[in-house]
This record gives sequence, structure tokens and C-alpha cells, in this order.
Amino acid sequence: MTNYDIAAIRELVARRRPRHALESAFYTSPEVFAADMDAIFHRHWLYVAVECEVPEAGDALAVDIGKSSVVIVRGDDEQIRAFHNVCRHRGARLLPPGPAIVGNLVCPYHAWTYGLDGTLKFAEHMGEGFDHACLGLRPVALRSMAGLLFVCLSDDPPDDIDDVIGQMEPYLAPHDLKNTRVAHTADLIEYGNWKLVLENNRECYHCMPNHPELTIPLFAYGFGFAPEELGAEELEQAERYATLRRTSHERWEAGGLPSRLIEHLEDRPTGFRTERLPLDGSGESQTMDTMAACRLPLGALRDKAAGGLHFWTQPNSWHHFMGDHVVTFSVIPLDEGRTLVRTKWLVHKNAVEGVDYDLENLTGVWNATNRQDADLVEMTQRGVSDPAYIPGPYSPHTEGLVEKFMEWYCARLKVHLG
Ligand code: 3BY
Ligand code: FES
Ligand code: FE
Repeated sequence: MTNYDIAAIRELVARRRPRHALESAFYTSPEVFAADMDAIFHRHWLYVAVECEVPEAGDALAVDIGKSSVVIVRGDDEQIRAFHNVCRHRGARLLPPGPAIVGNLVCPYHAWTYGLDGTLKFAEHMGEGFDHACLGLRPVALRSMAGLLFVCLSDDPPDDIDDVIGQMEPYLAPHDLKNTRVAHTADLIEYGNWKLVLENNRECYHCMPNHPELTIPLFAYGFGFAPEELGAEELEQAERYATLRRTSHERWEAGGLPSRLIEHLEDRPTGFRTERLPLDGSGESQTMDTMAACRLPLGALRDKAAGGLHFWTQPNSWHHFMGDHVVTFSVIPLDEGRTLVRTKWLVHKNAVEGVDYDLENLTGVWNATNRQDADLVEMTQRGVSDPAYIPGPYSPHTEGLVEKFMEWYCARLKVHLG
């Protein structure tokens, strides 16, 4: 049973003006939100966690996604599995959101006890003929992409994930995510629809006026501009950036670091984009002084100026992989006007806070940038909720990737609404 009017939403999608922001209802209507959860968040691969959050057998992590919740757990056989966080007896949640260490998964209600592989091991007082075998936890599709964990809530997940993993692993592997640990997690609730969060992330048009910490201007030139629209000084910077990008790619690739752009944002269910981009200043890291935040390099990375590998997935993540640390972001819609942005900073697993890195220094740039982005999203949510709002045009130069996100979104809605 759907709690939205499929025909009405289909009509909204059909009349979407290309290369323009969406109509207000897409950002403000509870019905469109319900359709988004159904068609997008329940049918696509979602980035939710990192392998190093469940390093040992019995380590578990519960992640809420809308009305759903998923338990990720490492079994005694070292395999990581995911299950719906719903007891097969009368439905109680097995674990609250967040990390846990478990021997078995024991329901707090009547103590039905599941093994780490999801099988029901004990259920007392259930009488004769009770069939344990068909009351195991319902599995959730899970894939590790070089240590990034993706789940799909559908029983029929898009099968292009294996191709994405195949293409991405050479880019991600040098950062050796399996030997990292989470130095810090920040949950930020942004007061805007999840699509405004994604749209904002898919352009750097707003970076110059809003993100002084993000070691721009270099960053901004990585995401599109028109030379003829730049002043003389900006043009010189942009040209310097283009040269640095080319020479950096040559150097990184020669040193075994895949760097060139791969972009499949709008033509497949699991849209993604990656490129290793040079960073400002020393080129080492996304810190206020551009120098590495952590003394221990990740994996086999010995080029201190390894830039920042950015990796985006649709519908819900973006990441920055640097030589000394990784920052990952996952987007989880809460309702039509609120979105959780969960940021994790990963460092080498042996790095000691206060010795090898300073937490303020590690998290400074993205804590500030996230705050600024949250403000931008909130003010946009307010504006698009105003009866006077009319969707405006995207820049063909600096918002091309926003349009690709929207093309993907509308195409995916169409597929699922028929
Ligand atoms: O974090 C990102 O990947 C993007 C790049 C452009 C704007 N935003 C900061
Ligand atoms: Fe889980 Fe009863 S609801 S044991
Ligand atoms: Fe931003």
C-alpha cells in the first residue's frame, strides 16, 4: 500500500523543466517524500558505514534509514552481514541505533536469540512444531567497496554495484580503509529536503562566497566554470589549476595512484563519480593549513601531496580520500524538511589522538564547511517553501552536475512509478 498518489507524482516528474530546480512540492510535500523513500532509498545502494566500525566478530552497528533499520554485524567466520533490525517474533527492534558488541543478537522483548549469521537459535515456550528454521532474521543486501559498506533494502538490488566496485577499488585501495579507525563521527541535522543537500553538494558555485576554510579557490575550479566568464585574475588561477590537475594526474598515475575522472552519474541506478583533485597550498590535506593532519600515512601512500580523491554516489554519499585521512559523508532523509548528514573522519588505525593528530585540526575544515552548507540548505528550504518560489535555471557551467543528479533522480522515480 502506498501513502502517496502515484499519478500525481508522475505528473510532477513529467512536467519538470530540464536544467531548472524542481517545483516546490518536490522539496516540501510529505507525499513526494514517501515516494522518495520508496522509489529511491528503498531501491538503491546506500552508503552507511565503514568496515573498520565492525573490526571483530561480534561487533555490530545499527543504522536507521527512515522507518527501516539495519544491523550490520561481523560473524565468527569474519564475514560482515546485514539484517533488518526487526525481531521475527513480534517485531521489536533488536538493537538501538549505534555500535554494540554482541555474542548473539538477543531481542530485548522475549529474548529470542539469533546467531551472528541471522539464524534463530533459541526461542522459549513456543510449543511443539515451532519451526526455528524459517524464522531467521531477514537479510539485507550488503557490499563492501574497499571497506566502504553499502546496503540495499530491496530484495532485488541494482546489480551494477559490482561494476562500480570493480571500477572504484583501484582508486580506493591505496588508502587501505581496512586499517583505519573512525577518529570522529558528527551527526548534523540539516533543515532541508535531502535533494537540497545533494544539489548543494554537487556544485562548487557556492564555494567561493561561502567556504573560506575549504582551501578554495583551487577546489572550486575542479567542478566546472566557463573561461570566458572569468576575470583576468580568476582566469589565470583557473589555468594554473588546469595545469596542476594535468601534471598531478600524470605524477599520481605513474606512481600507481589512479586519478582520472570516471563519471556515470545519470545513466545507471548506482550513479557515481570520482577524480583525484589537487588541493591548495602544500596539496597534502583538507586542513586549515593544507598540511597532513595525521602523522601516520594511510596504506602505501608515500606521496604526501596525494591531493583529495573525491568519490560521490547516488543517492546518498560523498567522500574525500587523502594521504593522511579520509572523510566520508552519508545522507539519510528524516522527513521532507530534515536530513541527517553523518560525517566520519578516518585515520590510520594506530594513530593516537593528541600524539599523531589533533582532533580540532583534523575535523576543522569539514565541521566549518558542513555548518555553512547546513545554513545554505536551510535558507533554500525556506525559500522553496515560499508561495512566491518559481524554479530557476541552473548554470550550464557550474551546475552541470546538479542537473545530472536531477536527471538521475527523475529517471529513477519514473522507473519505479511506472
Ligand atoms: O564535497 C564535495 O565533494 C563537494 C565538491 C563541490 C562542493 N562540495 C564541497
Ligand atoms: Fe522479539 Fe518477542 S518481539 S522476542
Ligand atoms: Fe558547500
